[in-house]
This record gives sequence, structure tokens and C-alpha cells, in this order.
Amino acid sequence: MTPLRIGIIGTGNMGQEHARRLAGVPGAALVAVADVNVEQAKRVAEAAGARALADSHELIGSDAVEAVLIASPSDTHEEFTQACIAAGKPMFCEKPLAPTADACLRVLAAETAQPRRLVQVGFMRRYDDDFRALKQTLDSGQLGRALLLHCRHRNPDSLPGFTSDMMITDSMVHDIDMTRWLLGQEVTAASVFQPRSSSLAPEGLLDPQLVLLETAEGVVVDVESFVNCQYGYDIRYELVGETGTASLGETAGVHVRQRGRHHGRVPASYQERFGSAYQRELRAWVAGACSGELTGPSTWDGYATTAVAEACVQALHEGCRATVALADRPAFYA
Ligand code: ISE
Repeated sequence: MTPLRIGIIGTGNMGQEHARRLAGVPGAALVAVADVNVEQAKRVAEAAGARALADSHELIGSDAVEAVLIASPSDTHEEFTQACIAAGKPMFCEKPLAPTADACLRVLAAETAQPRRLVQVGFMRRYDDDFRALKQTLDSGQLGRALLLHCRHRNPDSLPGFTSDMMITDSMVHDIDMTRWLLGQEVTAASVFQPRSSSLAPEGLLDPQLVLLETAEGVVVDVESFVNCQYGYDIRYELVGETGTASLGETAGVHVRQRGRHHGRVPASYQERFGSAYQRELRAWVAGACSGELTGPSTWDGYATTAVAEACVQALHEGCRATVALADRPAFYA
């Protein structure tokens, strides 16, 4: 089988990480990278044996590129996803699909106007073993119906320029996606509570935040987002059902009990915690792009998640309970 010829747009952290991961994906060949920062693009291209381009549209239009991985800043995603759809090329788009729900709907309109799915969105937790096991446990029916979901999402520290809104749109979007995917229900309302902020968070950052999501069938989900927790990258979930609970993340790897103490490792970063999940999501995307059947997170998932994130940001700013009114889900995404 000839490998799928892939071009990457955006060579910041995520673009570089995906470029390295693609080297380990069977059937994938990175042939081009594009970035407005040409020097950076050249460095990444050289390491991968690919071509560097300054113009992302040239990459999308190139006959040498069959599929595109978009890892540029979120405010460019709509432009590049639309260009890939117009060129009929399958793409992997890092989250968020686009910064606003309206922009996501425009991408959805373009995708559904042609015959098959072309977009996979980068919600990698769906490929994590623990999250998959949590979903299987709930879907097996052994816990009865889900009633509550408790989510903790902690980063050791935030990058310069990280804002209170980005704690929702960049970080908590994963928990919004997990809520929808685990429970198989859409979110209908969101409220945000602000405890006092950590003195170790950058000036002005409302950190931590506590978000309450309500779902269509009455499950209540609390999400703690704390991006300057200092001690590690800590993701913990507990699902409460009618007859039992299921949880993940209490321990990672080996947990040691010795001399009256117990200890284990807290992952240092999301790259460490979700390294295998990132690798699997790319394998799934490449396999789907080759077969013409993308099965990963869709444009609908990207849209619904951004719509909920928008409601959370509104709730944060206005101190209200914001409702989420989604468009009708096209049969295209059944
Ligand atoms: C980051 O962008 C990610 O995607 C990580 O998965 C998330 O945990 C982190 O909070 C985000 O900033």
C-alpha cells in the first residue's frame, strides 16, 4: 500500500508533536509543512524529510499532499478546513474546530454539501484506554443510568497569555467532549462558579473555575479546571450511576505501599498522560482517510463542543446559567 501523503499546517508545539508522532503511524508519510514562521517550518520539515512552505493554501492545493493536519492557531481553523473541503481533502483539525459555534456551523454546511466526511477533530481522550473502559462500563449497563459525573482537570501551570476564557475554550473543551461522548447526550445548560483564585496563578487569571453542566436527560456534571495546580497533570473522573460508580485517574502506573506510606506517579504533562491516545487518534485518522470512512470526532462534535464552551464563557462573564440551543443534527453525522 502506498503511504498517505500528509501536509501539516502550523509548526508550533502541537504541529511539531504530531509531526514526530506521524513517523510512527503505519501508512503515513509527512511530505510538507507550512507555517508563517518559515524558519520554524524549515526546521520541522528538515527533521521529517519533508518540504517547507510559507503558504498554507499552497500546501492544501498541492498535488503532492493527499491529506492535511491542521495545527495552526484556532482563529485560522475555519479558513483552512474550508479550503481542504473545497479541495476534497480529508483533514485532521486540532481542537477547537473553530473559535465560535457559528464558524463551526459554516464548516458543517460546507462538509455536508459534499458526499462524505472529511473532518476529524482532535479530541484525543476518546482514544485513551481508561476513558474507553469508563465508557464501556457505563454502556454495559452494570451501573444503571448515569446520574452524576465528577471531572477534575488540572495542569501544573499555564503558558504566558493564557486567559480565564481559554481555561474553558482550550482546556475544559476536553471535558465537554467527554461529557457528550461518555453519556451519549448533549449538554443543555452551563453555570460557572469562581472560588477565590490561587495566589500562584498569573495576575487576573480566574484559576480555578468550577463548571456545572446539565445534560438533555438530566445528568449533572461538575468540572474543575485548575491550570496552575503546581504538582502535576491530574485528570480524574468519577461517574455515579444508580447501582455503582466507576472512576479513572486515581493512580497512574504502579502504586507503591511501603513503610506505612503509599505513593505513585502524577503525570507531568498532558503529553505524558495522553501520549498513547494522541498516537492512536492519528492512526485512526490515517486509516479513515485511506479507506474514505472517517470515524473519529466529527464536525458535529466540534460544533456542539464549541457551542457549550460559548455558553460556559457567557456564564462566566455574566454570572448566569446559560442555556445551549444546538442546531438540528444532520443525518450526515448519524
Ligand atoms: C491543552 O491544550 C490540551 O489540549 C490538554 O489536553 C489539556 O489538558 C490542557 O489543559 C490544554 O491546555
